[in-house]
Amino acid sequence: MKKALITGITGQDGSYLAELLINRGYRVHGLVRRVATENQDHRLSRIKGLLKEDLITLHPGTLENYASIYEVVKNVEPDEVYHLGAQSFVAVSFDDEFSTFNTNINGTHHLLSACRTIVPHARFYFAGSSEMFGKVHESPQNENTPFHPRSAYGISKVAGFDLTRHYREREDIKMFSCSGILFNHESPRRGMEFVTRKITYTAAKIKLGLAKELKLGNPEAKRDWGFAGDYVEAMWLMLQQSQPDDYVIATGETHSIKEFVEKTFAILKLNPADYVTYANSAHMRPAEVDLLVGDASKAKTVLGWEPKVKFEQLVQNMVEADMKFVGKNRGW
Ligand code: NAP
Ligand code: G4F
Repeated sequence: MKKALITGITGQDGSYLAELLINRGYRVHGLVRRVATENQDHRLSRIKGLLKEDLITLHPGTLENYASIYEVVKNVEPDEVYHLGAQSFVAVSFDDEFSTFNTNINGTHHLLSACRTIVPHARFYFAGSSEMFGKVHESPQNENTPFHPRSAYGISKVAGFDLTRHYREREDIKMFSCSGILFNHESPRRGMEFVTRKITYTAAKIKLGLAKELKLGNPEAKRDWGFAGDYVEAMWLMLQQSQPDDYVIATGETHSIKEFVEKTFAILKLNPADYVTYANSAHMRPAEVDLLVGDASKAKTVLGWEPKVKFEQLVQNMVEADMKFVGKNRGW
């Protein structure tokens, strides 16, 4: 039985990926932080079902600590490593550059280095991001588009991408290490701080009489939004190829924040003008990424990957899930 190690297993992508790998016959191991201040039930909620059925094994450790990463890799001896753990919220990275760099750059280095030493033949996936394109040099963006990051988060992901490529290209290492350059992907499991989930969750609360307003930042920024469940399939496919490489994963469609709001409120038969305000200073960024739209032709040709869920369906699914979620938490 193949063994996979996932960092970031408690997150959106980690939970979908764990399910996919279990369905494909892997024994799945996950790195988890011990965080004293958070409610453990909430933190582990996305993988609660898998834990209950004993389908995954969790290992305590943090990305910032090489010794703990080394121990986990040594104990698991994985065949495939999916490095998804990160400080993943762009907005926070403006306020806390140092910890973003520490987790995202050193964390990636620690894991690559431990794998190189303990399991040099393991296949390695790095969660790169469309944020690396930042102030875009062309549209749509593909694997050859230059990077121009606009946040500490984006810079950290460029560093992680370069490290991953370096370990692949160094003659004395030659690891099977790949980066996915994933554009935004969402789901009912998305963290509440990201704009899509903030919109669908708050709109559901408004519909159910539990909130009165939705305060947002920049309405004009455009994102290429796909479904996380589709995107984890692409991660797995990258590690099944005969040669390691990097791939853009995207839908090829772009929509503004305002369009996402309008679609959500239309589904709920609400008028956004009655509830939504934009340009709230707390949610504006000091350097914005205005437009992201990806060209995933290489993934289609080489991996045979295509997105199944597009914008309209994604919004519909998230709104329906949040109506149920908010209703249930209210005791309905
Ligand atoms: P997410 O839901 O925010 O999950 C992040 C995960 O990283 C969580 O499991 C978190 O654990 C873990 N983590 C954070 N700091 C850590 C640390 N110091 N040590 C160990 N684990 C740590 O993110 P996601 O949306 O699933 O994204 C997965 C990866 O893809 C991230 O690297 C993200 O940057 C990248 N990415 C995401 C997108 C997207 O649109 N979703 C697009 C491109 C790239 P806790 O539960 O302990 O917080
Ligand atoms: O949902 P967001 O916070 O996602 P962002 O910054 O695009 O980052 C996400 O996607 C990246 C891939 O491109 C990942 F690498 C990263 O880990 C993360 O998953 O913000 C999207 C847009 C931004 O332009 C932001 O300025 O929405 C705009 N926005 C407007 N009002 C808001 C808000 N964003 C948030 N989070 N909250 C607001 O109130």
